Amino acid sequence: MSQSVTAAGPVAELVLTGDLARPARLTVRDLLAWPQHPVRVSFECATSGIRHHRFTGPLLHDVLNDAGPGFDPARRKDRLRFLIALSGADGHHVLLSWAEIDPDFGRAPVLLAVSIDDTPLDRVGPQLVLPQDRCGARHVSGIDAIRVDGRYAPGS
Ligand SMILES: Nc1nc2c(c(=O)[nH]1)N[C@H]1C(S)=C(S)[C@@H](COP(=O)(O)O)O[C@H]1N2
Ligand SMILES: [Mo]
Repeated sequence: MSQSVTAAGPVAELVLTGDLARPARLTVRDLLAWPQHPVRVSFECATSGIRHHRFTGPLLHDVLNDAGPGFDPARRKDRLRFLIALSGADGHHVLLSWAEIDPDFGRAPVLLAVSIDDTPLDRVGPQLVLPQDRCGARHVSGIDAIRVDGRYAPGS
């Protein structure tokens, strides 16, 4: 895991890269700069059954949009070829499409959580929260990398 050390001890860092005007390294503390949204979620895990959690954090869309994704913001169709790849420090890896979280398309209120059940995630790293998911598998914890990619095309 990528880490920086502060007076409070080791702190996880998330690397934000890809087709972005402003790639960044973000700590959980940095993620507090965006509007925070509280949610309660319930999901089913194939191995441990129904789980309930409370999360808070910024919208993934707000954070990624501020990093300047390489599409023409005036052309809605231009956003449809962008993918978002996220990985946890343990290698758990999930793909979303940009359209899934875009307010003009799928409008999924996906969060980059900075706390779970009132416990801050500064040391572990942020967690992906998808309130609409029935299954828990996409709730990636300890996110250490996000890549925004607009170059994928079928057949290339
Ligand atoms: N980094 C990481 N996050 C992960 C997983 C994982 O293997 N690695 N498993 C997922 C699965 S399958 C589920 S059901 C939920 C379980 O979360 P909980 O046990 O904290 O309720 O975490 C998800 N997040
Ligand atoms: Mo699971």
